[in-house]
Amino acid sequence: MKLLHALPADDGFSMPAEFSPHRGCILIWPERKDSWAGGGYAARKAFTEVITAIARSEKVTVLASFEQYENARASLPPKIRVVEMSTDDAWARDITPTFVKNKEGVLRGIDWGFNAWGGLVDGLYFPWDRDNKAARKICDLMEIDCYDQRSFILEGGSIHSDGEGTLMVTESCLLSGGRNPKMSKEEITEHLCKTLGVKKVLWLPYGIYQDETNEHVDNICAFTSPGEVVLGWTDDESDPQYPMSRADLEYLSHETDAKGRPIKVHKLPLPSPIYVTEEDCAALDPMDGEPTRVPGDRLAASYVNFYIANGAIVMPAFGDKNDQKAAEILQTLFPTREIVPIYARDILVGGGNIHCITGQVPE
Ligand code: KQY
Repeated sequence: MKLLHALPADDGFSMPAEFSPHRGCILIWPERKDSWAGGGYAARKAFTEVITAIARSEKVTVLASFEQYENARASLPPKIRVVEMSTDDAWARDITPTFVKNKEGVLRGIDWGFNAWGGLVDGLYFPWDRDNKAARKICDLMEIDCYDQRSFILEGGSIHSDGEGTLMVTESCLLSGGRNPKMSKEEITEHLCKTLGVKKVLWLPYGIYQDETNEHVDNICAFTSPGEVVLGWTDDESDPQYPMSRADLEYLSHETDAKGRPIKVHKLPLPSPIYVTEEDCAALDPMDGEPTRVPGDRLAASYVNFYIANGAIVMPAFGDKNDQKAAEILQTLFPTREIVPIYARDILVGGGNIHCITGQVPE
């Protein structure tokens, strides 16, 4: 692996869309006791379902710690590759490299700085150095070159690319005080264009209410094809999510993408609010003497946090009346892919969902 100090766009590299073909997918075996209830037992079951669903149409690699390697190996089908690697938790989306490609199909990784979603300002755990070092190790493992972007803090869940020059982010996340506070919105836009090879950045104002990542875009809005997105939506005007989704809709309806197309927005209903219970809290170890969750906290549940596999849409389900409706909408938008709903509350309690635990490797 060569470590590169140039800018990917200057080298002719750009970020493909998630709906383009994948060479594979990377996940991390969960075990952190302050993230995953009951020491991760239920989360590992849910992750295994996600992994198995993705593995029907792409090659899956699972990273596991020394302590959990044997368990992961024994729990997962033989065709899943299990690799021992140190990480601080299991959010592959945010700590694996962002992959970029050039016209000849050469693949390279970008290694962003990672500070656990806000560092000492409002980060979610400390330390995070194992996570911060994972992207470069993955590039090494894959025998691809790696762009050093550790001086710029960014997580994979905070960006969505349409593969045709447009990137989508949220202001609440990318302008948060714990990431790149010395950079203006214009400077961040320019840096994203130079690193991800895009021509236009769409800045949605908000994400999902109480999303502890400072509202990653991947929980509120996703490209389903160039020029088309799904947006997490509620019709309940008394829900604090309502003005947030409404502001995003207003923004998108007055915007065009990098190719000048108006953005077609498909509303994807949200599940009814899901709250942290006493049982959830009792099953979580406290972190640094502080509880990770408090009973009654609202979790950032959204169907938008789905993974686009080569042959399937692996979507979170919550046992909610809107599960079926969301699956039907996604089926119309992805007619060639099987919709695979997976009960994901045990992932949600960790603070993210299916998209957050996956990282696609483009073909
Ligand atoms: O949603 C994500 N991309 C990560 C969530 C991290 C939560 C840590 N408790």
